[in-house]
Amino acid sequence: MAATLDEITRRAEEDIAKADTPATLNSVASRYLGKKGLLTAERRNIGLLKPAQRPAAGARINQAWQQLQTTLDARKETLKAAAFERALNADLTDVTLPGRRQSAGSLHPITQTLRRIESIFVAAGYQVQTGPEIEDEYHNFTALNTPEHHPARAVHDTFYIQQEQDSTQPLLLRTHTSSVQVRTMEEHRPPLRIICPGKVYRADDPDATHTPMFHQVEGLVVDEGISMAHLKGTLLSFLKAFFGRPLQARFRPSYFPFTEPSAEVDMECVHCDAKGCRVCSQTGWVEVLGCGMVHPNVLEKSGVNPDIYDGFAFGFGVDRLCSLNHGIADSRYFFDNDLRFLQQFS
Ligand code: 2U9
Repeated sequence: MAATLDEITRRAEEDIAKADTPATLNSVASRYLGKKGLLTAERRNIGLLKPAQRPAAGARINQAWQQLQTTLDARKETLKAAAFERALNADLTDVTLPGRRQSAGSLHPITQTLRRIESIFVAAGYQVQTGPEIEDEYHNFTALNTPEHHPARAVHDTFYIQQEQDSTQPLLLRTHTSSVQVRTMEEHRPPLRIICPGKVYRADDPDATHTPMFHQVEGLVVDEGISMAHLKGTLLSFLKAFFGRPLQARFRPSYFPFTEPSAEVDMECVHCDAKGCRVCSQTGWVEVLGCGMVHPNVLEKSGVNPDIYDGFAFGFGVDRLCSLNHGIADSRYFFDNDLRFLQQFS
């Protein structure tokens, strides 16, 4: 019997070591220690022995039973730990990987430029006025001393809006934000200090410097004793604030129907420090804005007495200012919605 017991124990130990899942381990356990198990049968066979042999045989079987039970428990723990390890490896998280960024989006470069321009003028005491993009002919042209035969009124420059036959006057997409300044003068008595930012529309063929819609900021100051010197000081201060350093500027006589005298302003080319480059066509100067003293007819038409009040006005393209500031060669990029371009300004 001793030989049989040793043999059973040896095979059981082997089977336990080979069991590689909890299920096979369970079947090994019942093969040896279960109701019909081999060791259970040995225990039952004790009754067949002589009474004197029974205690020793019983003690050996108990010891073998205990040994197998201990080996089984240890194997069970090993399998459990291995299963846990496998589960961990299967669902491995590398905590050292960088997190996934949420893209926050950012303001369009034109919007950023508009906001900068607005904050410079607001700091100087100006109010920001906005108005309709669909305008009537009176506020866009007539009130601005633009004669009926002026080329700016021609169909090829202005987007007219189709209307009923019986409507009082033609409607159009505003060609400048001066119409908002007219509306402000009609509603408010001087002194006035306003800027009017917004979209304007002109029926130009698109090229590097023309898009059918672009952005303007126009300014208007109306008060007693306003002179060209105030205009010049204001514009030089603005250019210094916008470009971050004092810049050389020159005022060239020009003509606009709504200002008299009128001037166009060139500033030194910030791209080449006035040395001459493709941006300034090798001249060292770039045209940035137009300006002048408000024409007395314009003041009068909107109910401001030109014998008491004077005004200065100016206008510039925001897209152009943004292009000059960032060295952008073609303003059509602003409206292509290409993220590779726009993300440079985030
Ligand atoms: C009122 C009276 C006068 C606004 C002015 C300009 C000169 C001008 C252009 C610059 C580039 C428009 O964007 S652009 O194409 N503007 O040159 N604008 S004076 O004069 C006004 C405005 C309102 C009541």
